[in-house]
Amino acid sequence: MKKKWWHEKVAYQIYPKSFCDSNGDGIGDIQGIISKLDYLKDLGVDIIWLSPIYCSPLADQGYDISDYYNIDPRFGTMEDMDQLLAEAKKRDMKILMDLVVNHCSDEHEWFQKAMEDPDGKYGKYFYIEESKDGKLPTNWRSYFGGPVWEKIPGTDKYYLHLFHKKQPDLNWENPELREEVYKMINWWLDKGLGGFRIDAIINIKKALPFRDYPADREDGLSRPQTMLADAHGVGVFLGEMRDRTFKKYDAFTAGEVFNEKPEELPDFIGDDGYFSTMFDFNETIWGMSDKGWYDQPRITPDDYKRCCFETQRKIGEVGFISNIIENHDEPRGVSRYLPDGECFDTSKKMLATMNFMLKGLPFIYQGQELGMENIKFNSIDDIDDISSKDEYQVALDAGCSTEEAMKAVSMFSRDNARTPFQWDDSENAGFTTGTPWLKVNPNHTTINLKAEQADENSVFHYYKKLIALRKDPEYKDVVVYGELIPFLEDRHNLMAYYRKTDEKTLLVIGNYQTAEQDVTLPSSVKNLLINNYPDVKINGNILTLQNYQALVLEIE
Ligand code: TEU
Ligand code: CA
Repeated sequence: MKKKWWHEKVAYQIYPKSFCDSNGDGIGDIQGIISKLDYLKDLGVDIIWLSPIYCSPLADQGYDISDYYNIDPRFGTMEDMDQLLAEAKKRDMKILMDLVVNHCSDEHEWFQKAMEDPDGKYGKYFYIEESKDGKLPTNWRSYFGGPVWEKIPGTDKYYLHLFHKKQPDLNWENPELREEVYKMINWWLDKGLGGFRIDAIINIKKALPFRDYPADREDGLSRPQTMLADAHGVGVFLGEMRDRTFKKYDAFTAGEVFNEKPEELPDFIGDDGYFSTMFDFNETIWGMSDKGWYDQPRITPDDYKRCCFETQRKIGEVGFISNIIENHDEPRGVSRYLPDGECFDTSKKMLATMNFMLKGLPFIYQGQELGMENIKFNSIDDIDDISSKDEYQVALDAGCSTEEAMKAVSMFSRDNARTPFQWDDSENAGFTTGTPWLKVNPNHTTINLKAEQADENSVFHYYKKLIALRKDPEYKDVVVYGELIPFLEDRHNLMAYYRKTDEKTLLVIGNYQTAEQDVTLPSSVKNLLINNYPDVKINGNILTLQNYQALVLEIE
């Protein structure tokens, strides 16, 4: 693996709508982000990924783009964007935008023209099919529920949408469409953008010709993943996109890749991969059920550990993975990966340590550095997210009570991560002077940046220590490039691994439970680098780990 400038960096995801509102309309915006750049710089962030801020009807919170060349007025103007790029550059930070090109919005000009003339030029930018003997062209289910086909009024034609019906899929088989996409990417890179996070990209290749797959629920439909497993050749599009765009600019790209085929891994993130890196979703998809969220079990500490190590083994020296504990599509990691009732500052720091010290590029999602938690939703009316609303209905249709359906949705809802950033303990957490678009988590009275900055033992200061270790000239090499070797891999509720170079060996060790446990140290301790406790109990070569204690030790 060739070394790259970004390997040693720290990345941070901003969900603009919920980060900081500068003008009191209850919606976060670009000026709000600019006002917090110093905060991010001080935290140690080098690369910032912005979830979409292009013009959008916000049916899927900006992942439905109606104009790729403009900023949605709710988020600001192009001048604001240029200012953000300039201010980031001054601070030696890179800005990534979200590249959403599997689909656009049904309010995009291309789609509007396609609806006027489905057989014309723009009709070919999308997938438009006739019905088959009164039946839909295929029995595929969309990610957000219901069939992927939506009727075009006044015709017997349908258009394809793997996500919401307001997100028509773009037809990548059409070279003209691909040219439009590359032109747009280069336009942004010319502006000085650092690169992109690339949305839902595996979906751009459909299994053609269109056909049905075995139904997997009572609705007679088949999940899109089944079709995707049968789609071959996505690499042709991705390689072309790389060569025509990113490569020329040495842009940084992080792919949102699910279900890649194992033999394709080097093509995706090897030295000349389609992307610089891609996210590890092994933990997030663990236990996912065909039936829906209501049927998905809670992950255990041992399974969490297994997922992380499985990814590390899979990646090896092929490339550099990006590690997350949460993003805007997932519940808060501390509420999910720590057992019920065991989510407190010490355990949050343990989880942070386990994740941050893995080999790869750490992406922090806004508020993760404060230990932000899931919110308690009282009813489905508290929820805005389309995916959560669908999953609620799926649970009810399967016979769950409203309480059971709410429980499942509360656990997994994407809105858990979308509540406003908690800057302080004031009424709207310092996020806005107006009415926030989504309810602020009531726990902002205790979990907030202002309070955590003032408390040396806070989760926030702990994140700063982890980041500082990654950047410490003495340890940088082993933290970034050291081989990861699991330690006592089969020990219940213990997550531990070595990070090793020829020069140095670190032992990262976390007690993933409240009860103490003893570990025999493999060699003597040279330095204690990170500890989420004020003390450490070592007797001879026996280390006694306290309630959720986490340590990073330099050993002989
Ligand atoms: O997510 C892609 C994705 O596969 C989702 O279906 C994800 O599994 C889902 O959010 C779980 O509820 C990306 C974006 O990250 C997401 O926010 C968008 O909604 C989606 O693409 C469509 O653009
Ligand atoms: Ca605003």
